[in-house]
Amino acid sequence: MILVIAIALWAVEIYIRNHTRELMSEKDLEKIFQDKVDNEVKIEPKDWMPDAYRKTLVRQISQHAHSEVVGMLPEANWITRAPSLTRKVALLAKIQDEAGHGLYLYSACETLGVERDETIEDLHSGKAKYSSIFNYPTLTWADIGAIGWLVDGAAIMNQVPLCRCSFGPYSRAMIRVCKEESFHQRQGYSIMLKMAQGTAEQKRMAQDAINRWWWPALMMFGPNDSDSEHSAQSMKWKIKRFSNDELRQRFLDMTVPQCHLLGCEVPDPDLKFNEETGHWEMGEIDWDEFWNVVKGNGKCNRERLRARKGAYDNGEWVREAALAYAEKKRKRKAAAAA
Ligand code: FAQ
Repeated sequence: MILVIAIALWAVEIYIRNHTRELMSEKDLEKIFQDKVDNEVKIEPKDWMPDAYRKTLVRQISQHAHSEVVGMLPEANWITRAPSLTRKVALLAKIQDEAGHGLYLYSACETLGVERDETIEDLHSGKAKYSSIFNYPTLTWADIGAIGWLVDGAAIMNQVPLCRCSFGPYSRAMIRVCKEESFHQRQGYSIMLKMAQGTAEQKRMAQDAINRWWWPALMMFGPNDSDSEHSAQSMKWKIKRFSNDELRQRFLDMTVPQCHLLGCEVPDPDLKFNEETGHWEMGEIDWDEFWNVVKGNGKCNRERLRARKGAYDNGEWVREAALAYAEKKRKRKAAAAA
């Protein structure tokens, strides 16, 4: 009896909620939404949200998912050539983690009403972006160290604030992602330390990797605030908590001393420490290079997309088998219940 009453009350509540929504103006709904955001109440998939908020989230979360998945490629190139079994196991685990991050993020994106196939098609057609950083080649083992240290380091700096993002599924996915990224960053720095303390040739390789990855890592944070199209609105919606330049500065302040600890040089002739502000100051990023890579003309853009499309096509039989198996299980369950 109690259960019947509870279900009835629940149905009435849903009816009132839906009905009230219909009666409320767009402006009222927007106000309720922004009040929730301002008061740190998470927005969940079934809550009302402005179309532009949904669109921004789909754009950012899907691009983030694509970055995780495309980001497996430069490192996968070195699994067969890792210098020891221990390094190979750690690298394999790291790359598998990145695949997992992609899956959480694609799922978070689906909660916003977009089909995963559609999202992936946007990557394959070049409509959706992924992080510029993954369009650079991995030439030596030291590059694997530099990716873990610098690329995962930059990713953590950007993603820790995303754990407090206003959209529930994205913020929750980021908690586990950040824990794993911090293991990735350590494995990268451990490789760099080993190389930097090694033979003259190993030290040269470490410095060479830093020279090639330093600037692309700084570009990961996106254009300067003055050129960042989405930042102001995303910060008002608490999708982003800090601007691109703020996060880049934090990364610089954290990473320069780590580079010095390795006994390596930062490849920036204009780098200086400002005693007054207590911050490192960097030279100008080559924005032409950044936009060129973002537009698809980096060293590896074509290769990366080819690899992703090939993996998707080759995986078709797995998707078909999984669907057939799920259907078989569904039918068996239905037959048993009949
Ligand atoms: N590359 O107005 P904003 C990782 C685009 S995960 C390419 O500032 P927003 C883990 C931007 O999309 C790395 N495009 O944009 C890992 C926009 O174009 P649109 C990925 C970029 O969104 C490690 C336009 O420029 N992380 O590394 C880039 O407010 C190792 C204007 O820019 C995330 O995705 C770029 N670097 O701020 C995996 C984190 N920067 O979309 C494997 C979540 C900007 O209008 C191995 N994303 N653009 O066509 C974010 O925090 C933000 O989306 C930003 C950009 C900060 C990336």
